[in-house]
Amino acid sequence: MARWAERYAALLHRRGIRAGDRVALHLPNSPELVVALFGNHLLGVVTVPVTSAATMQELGYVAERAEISGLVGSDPYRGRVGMQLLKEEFWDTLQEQQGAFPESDDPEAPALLCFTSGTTARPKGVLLTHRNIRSNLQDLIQVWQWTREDRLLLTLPLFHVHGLVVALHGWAMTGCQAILTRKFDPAQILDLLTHRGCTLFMGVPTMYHRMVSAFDRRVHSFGDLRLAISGSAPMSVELHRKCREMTGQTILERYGMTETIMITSNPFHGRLPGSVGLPLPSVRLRLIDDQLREIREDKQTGEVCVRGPNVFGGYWKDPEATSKAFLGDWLRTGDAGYRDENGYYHLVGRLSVDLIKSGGYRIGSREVEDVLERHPGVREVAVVGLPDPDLGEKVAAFVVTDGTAGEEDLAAHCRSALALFKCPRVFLIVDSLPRNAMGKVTKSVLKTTPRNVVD
Ligand code: MLC
Ligand code: AMP
Repeated sequence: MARWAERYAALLHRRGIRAGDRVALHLPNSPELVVALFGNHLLGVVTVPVTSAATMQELGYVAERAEISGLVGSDPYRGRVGMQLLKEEFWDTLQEQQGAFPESDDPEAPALLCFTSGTTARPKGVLLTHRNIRSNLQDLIQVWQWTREDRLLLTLPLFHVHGLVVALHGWAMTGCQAILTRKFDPAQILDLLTHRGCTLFMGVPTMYHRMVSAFDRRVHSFGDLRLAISGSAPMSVELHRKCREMTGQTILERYGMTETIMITSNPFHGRLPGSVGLPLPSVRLRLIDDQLREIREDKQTGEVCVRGPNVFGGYWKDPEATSKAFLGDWLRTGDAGYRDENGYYHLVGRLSVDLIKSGGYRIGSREVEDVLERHPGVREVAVVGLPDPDLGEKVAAFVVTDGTAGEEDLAAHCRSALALFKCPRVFLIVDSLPRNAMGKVTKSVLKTTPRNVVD
C-alpha cells in the first residue's frame, strides 16, 4: 500500500499538484480510495472525501467550494478540474509511475476537508489537520487497546470521520490487518465475523440493528471478536441488550462529530449501555446552559462543549460560521447531555430540530427544503426527522403544494439533486404548516406526528 501511495504521490506531483492543494476522492470503499488518501497525505495534499452516492450537483458544489485542483473517481467532473484520475485507469497509470516528490511532514497542515450538512442550505467544509487526526487516534488506540494483532472488519463508508478517520487511520497507525467491504451487507458481515478471525468491528446502530435481525446462532459465532464499537447515533439500551445476546459482550459506545473526530468513549472495562462514556484522555468537556454559563452540577442537562487537540480549526472559508460555532476556544456541539455522578456522559438529544441523523448520516433539513422549494409545484415545505426503528430517524417532508405536484414527482425531484440518504423517505402533502405566533413553522409539532400517519 505504501509503495502504491508513493507512486500516486509522484504522479500527482508530476501533474502539478502541490502541498495544500485540494484533491477530491469520489470513490466507493475500495483499495483505490485507500491508496489515494495516503498518497495525498504523503504529498501534503488536502483530501476532500465525497460520498460515492453524491449527485453531480452535490459533487459540483463541493468541487467549486473547495476549489479542487484534482479529482479521483469514476464520474469525471468535466470542465473545471485540472487533474483527473479515473478509477478504471488507476492501477495501470500508477504502474508506470516513478520519481521523487517532496514529502510533507507538517503536523499542522490540513489533511482532510469534509463537507458536512449543517443548519444552512449548503454543507460546510470542516478542515481537519494531521495533528487533529493523530492526537485523536492516539487516544482511541490507548482506550480501545487496539494493537497490531487486531483484525479490523471495515464496512463503514470511507467518506465520513467514522470510517475514514477512526477506522482507516486507526488501521494505518496500528498496522493491524483489515478487511474492507465495498458496502454494508448484514449477511456478509455476520459471515466474515464468523469465519475470518475478525477481532474488531465498528458500526453505526442501524448496522447493528440489521445484524441482529439477520443473526442465526446455529451458523454464526464470533469467537475471535474482541471489541465491537458503536457510534455516530444513539444506540438504545434495548439494542445494546440484543447485541449482547448476539456477540456475548457489551458493545462499546463512543461519541464524536466531524468537527472534533471522537469526543468521548466508554472505557474498555466498565462499559455503560445508554452512556457515551468518558472524555478521551486529551479531550476536555464542559456543559453550558442557555445563558452560556458553565454547569458544574452532575445530572444537569446542558449543551456539550469540547476543547482539545482533536478540535478542528474552523470551517473552510467561512469565518462567520466558525465564530458562531465557538465560545472562546470551546466548540459548541449542539448536542444536549449531562454528566452522571461517575463522570460518564449521557446524550439526550440535539438542540437544533434542523439536524437529522438517519442511519448515522448527518442531514441538514435546510438542504432538503432548499431542493424541494425549487420544485415549481411546491408552495411551502418543512423537513424533519421522525423516529424510525431501523434508521434512528427518517427524513420526512411536509409539503404544501399547488395541487400539481404528487409524491412521485417530489421524490424524483429530490433524487435528481440529493444523495439518496438525504432524500425524504416520507412525503406528507398537507394543507398548511403549523406556525407559532411569530409566523415561524413549529417543527416540534411536526415531529410529534403519529406513527400511523407517516408509516
Ligand atoms: C435509500 N433508499 C431509498 C431512500 N434512501 N428509497 C427511497 N427513498 C429514499 N430516501 C433505498 C436504497 O437505495 C436501498 O435500495 C434501500 O432503500 C435501503 O436503503 P438504506 O437501508 O437506507 O441504505 P443502505 O444503503 O442499506 O445503508 C444503511 C447503512 C448506511 C446503515 C449501511 O446508512 C450507512 O452506511 N450508514 C453509516 C453512516 C456513517 O458512516 N456515518 C458516520 C458519520 S461521522 P435497494 O434497492 O438497494 O435495497 C459521525 C461522527 C461519529 O457521525 O460519531 O461517528
Ligand atoms: P457528524 O457530524 O455526522 O459526525 O455527526 C455528529 C453528531 O452525531 C453528533 O453531534 C451527535 O449528535 C451524533 N452522535 C455521534 N455519536 C453519537 C452517539 N454515540 N450517541 C448519540 N449521538 C451521537
